[in-house]
Order: sequence, then structure tokens, then C-alpha cells
Amino acid sequence: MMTYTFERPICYLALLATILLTACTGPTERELNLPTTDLTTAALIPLPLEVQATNSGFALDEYTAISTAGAEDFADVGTFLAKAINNHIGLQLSTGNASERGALTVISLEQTGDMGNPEAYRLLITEDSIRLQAGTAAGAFRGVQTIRQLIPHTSTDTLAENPIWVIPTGTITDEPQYAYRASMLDVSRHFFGVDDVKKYIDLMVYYKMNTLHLHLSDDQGWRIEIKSWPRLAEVGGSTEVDGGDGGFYTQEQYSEIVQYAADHHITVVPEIDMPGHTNAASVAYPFLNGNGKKPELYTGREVGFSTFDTRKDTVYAFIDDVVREIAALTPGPYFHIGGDESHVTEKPDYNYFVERVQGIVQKHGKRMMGWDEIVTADIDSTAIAQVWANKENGEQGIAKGMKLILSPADRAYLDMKYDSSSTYGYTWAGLIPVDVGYDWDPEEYFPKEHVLGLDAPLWSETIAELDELEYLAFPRLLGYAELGWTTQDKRDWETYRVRLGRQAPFLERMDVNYYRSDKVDWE
Ligand code: TNX
Repeated sequence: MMTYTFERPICYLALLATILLTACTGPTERELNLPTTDLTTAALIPLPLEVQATNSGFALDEYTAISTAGAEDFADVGTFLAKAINNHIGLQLSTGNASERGALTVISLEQTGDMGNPEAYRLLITEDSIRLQAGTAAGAFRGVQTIRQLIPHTSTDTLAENPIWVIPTGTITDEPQYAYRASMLDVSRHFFGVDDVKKYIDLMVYYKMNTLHLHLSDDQGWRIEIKSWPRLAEVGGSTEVDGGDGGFYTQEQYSEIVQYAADHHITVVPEIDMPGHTNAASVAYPFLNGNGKKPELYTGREVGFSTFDTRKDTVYAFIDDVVREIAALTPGPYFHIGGDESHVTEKPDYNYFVERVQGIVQKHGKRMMGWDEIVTADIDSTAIAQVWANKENGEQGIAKGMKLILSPADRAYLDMKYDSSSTYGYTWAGLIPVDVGYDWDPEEYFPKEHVLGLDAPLWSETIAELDELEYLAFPRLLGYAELGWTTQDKRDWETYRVRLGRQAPFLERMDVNYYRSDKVDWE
């Protein structure tokens, strides 16, 4: 065990001053103007599993080092933390082996044995060290987000000449209740570029989400380059809702997103929506079309009119190419085939299609995901149904041994308006004010053992710019992050809204155009 002693003269000065002030006016913390150091009242989102306070403070300052000695797997996580601290409060902390640098306090990242849950971590915070223990780099990365959230936004006024940031001491033992905590970006209805997606990832990871679902194709736009079928992106990606320029990711750009996500312990789930929602693809390659009409580029909002021709082998050869190319660029285990709202596909054709496509997805080494409609097909239990509209579909999926992802539209759709005066968003599933989005129990839908997790989708028919996207996603996304992580017995709106209000400095520092709901007292 390393010990760290305070050798700076300033500490003695501070101590002396403390004794003097205490003698005159009472408890130390008030004279030193320390903010509350009760770890149990920290504004953490999501709320951890267990928090124990020891009511003292760890002083983060320029003499703090980040150590990953003996935990080589965590070196990148340590570097991430150093960068995050630098962005937040300007300190430039050394990383690597702290004991070699004569640091006075240390944040040490320690690799333990298996903690059970791969995202589990433990934080042991004392006056001179923060020990972050985890079994995996993903766990350490989640724990680092907790450390970030514990750092106050302003330094504490002490008698020391260097500023310090006081972190409350105690212990946090934490792990998520669901393994899959996602948000979906619809980059089809309106296209959002690589930098926009990266910023969304930055915000997701701060709240410990771990999956980014990209809705890459729809009637209004095809958004990823497919080398064997170049017109998909060139033609199918040439416009968007209301007739803007559209756009698409080159394979290089898509890989850049995937890599950025992986560096942040986020899994990307690519979605190619079919057999409906395929107008853009059919405009590029009309042989795909199965609705008997000549496909034209479409910039409207209503959908449900398009379908692939499910009885042509050439359509499956095409899908094989698309899945192969995207799967090769995507390290995560999932491939989402959409499957929703295929209103002009005959039911037997639809089922036949989903069954054949499951084979293709599996052939390319991925596990098939689809919107809840896919459960009517004869698919195996490795398929995952994302329940958005129809609870019976979820039950049918469970009967087939499938796992579910929850995205109930009236609770979890980020594109529903907050209130009737909202500029952006839809109302078809109802209004979703911040409290309604947060205050529900996923277990009331389906027993937990059948549920992989949650996905909050942001459909983009009504939003064209990043600030509009942010307005709908924030602050509601934070609630879904907590729903996915924190157990039901620990969650309630009244305490959540206090913690939420205290996210304002972070959201503002990140330049997020969040909706300042009047249900929350923003800091
Ligand atoms: C339904 S949810 C859709 C999307 C729309 C969304 C708008 C789902 C699987 N399909 O195509 O964009 O509503 O809220």
C-alpha cells in the first residue's frame, strides 16, 4: 500500500488557520467555505447502487496524479479522465505511475478480479486518495464518469494559494440494472454529421449509457455508403425531410463514429430498416421495390407506403451485400433490421422476409434486432425485439424465448413534445414532460429477466439542426440513462429533479441547448 503525506507548507498554514477559525466560529467546513461534503447528497445521475458517506473531503488540485500502475488495461481510461478533468476545471494531471512523480494525492485506477457485472466498479474516496476499482476497462470507464460528476464546478476558496476542488469522501459500490442502455438517432429523416454524433456520444457517456443505435435508412434517406451498391448513398442519400441536402456517411466516416464510440465504451447498433421504410433504397435500385409503383425521392413525413419485393432472390442477394459490408465495419454483436410499419407488405411475405433476413444477419456473425413487429415471423430465440408500440408483440417474443428492448413510445420517445407549446416534436404518442419521461417502472411492462434494456429513440422528422436535436433529447435523455442503470427502489422524481437541476452547469459547459423545464429548479 502506498501512503501519501501532505508536505506542502500551505497545508500547515491551512491547518493553523482552520484551528484558529474553528476556535472562534465553529465547524471547520464553514470557515473554509467548503461546500457540503456529504457523498450521499451528490448530484449523481444515474444514482449508484450503494453510497456511504464518511463526511470529509478529498482535495483535487494540481498536486493530484492519476495512477494506472499495475492496471495497464486501464491506461486509456486514465488518459480519458485526465482529459475530462482538464476540460472541466483546467488542471493538467499526470497519468501513469503516480508514485514516481511525488504526487500528494492520487486517483488510482485498480484492476480487480471479476466483479460479476462487466460494468461494475467501486470507488473508495478518502482524504488523500480516490481508488477506483473495476474488473474491466468498461467498468473503470463508468466509474470515471462518477468521479467527473463528483468534481464541483467551481473551486473551493481555501487559504491555499492553489485552487482545490473538494470531492466528498466515502464509498460507492455500483453496477447497472440493465446491460443495454441506448439512445437511437434517426439520421435518415434529417442527416446529422460525424461531429454531431460524436457530441451526442460525449453526452451519453457522462450518464453511463452504453449503446448508440443509428437509424441509417428510411423512406426519406439512405445514409451509409455501400461499396457494392453505390447509388444507395449517392441517390438515396441526396435529400431529406422537407427537401434539404441530406447526406451520408462514407464507410470511413462510419468507422470513425464506431471507433469514437468504442473508445468511449459505447456499442454502435446499425439499423437498416426493411422491408418497409425502403423508398430511398428503391429509388436508387428500382428492382428492390415491391409496391408496384415507380419510386421517387420522398421528402414528406408520412410513411408506411414502401416495401421491398420479398419474393425476389435478387433482393436477398442485395441485402446480403449490405449486411456484409456494414457488419464488417461494426464490431458490436447486433444488426437491427427495422421491420416496423410495413403496411403494404402482405403478412406472409413479411414473415418470410424476416426469417430469411435473420439467416443473412447470422451468416455475417450478428444477432438480429428488430422493432416489435418481427415477432410474428418464425425466428429463433437469439433475435431481439424492440417494443415500441405493441405489448402483445413483446409477450409473443418472450414466448419465443427472445429478449426485449423497451422503447414504449408514450414514455421513451425523445421526439414527443414536452408540452403543447413545444416547437419541435410530435404528439401522436402523447406529450412527454420531463417527469413523465422519467417516472415509470420498466418492470411494469415485462419481467426483468426478459429485458436486455432500454432505448430512447430520437426520430428526426421535426428537427434539422443539432440545437433542435438537443432541445428534444435534453434533459430527457438523462432520465432514460437513470432508468437503465438505477434500480426502481432507488428512483423517485422528487430526488431526481434536484439532481437534474444540478446538471445545468455541465450541460451549459457542453453548450447543450437543453429544454429548461419549469418542473426543475435549474442551478
Ligand atoms: C414511428 S417507432 C416510427 C418512425 C417514426 C416515428 C415518429 C417506429 C418503429 N416507427 O418511423 O419516425 O414513429 O415518432
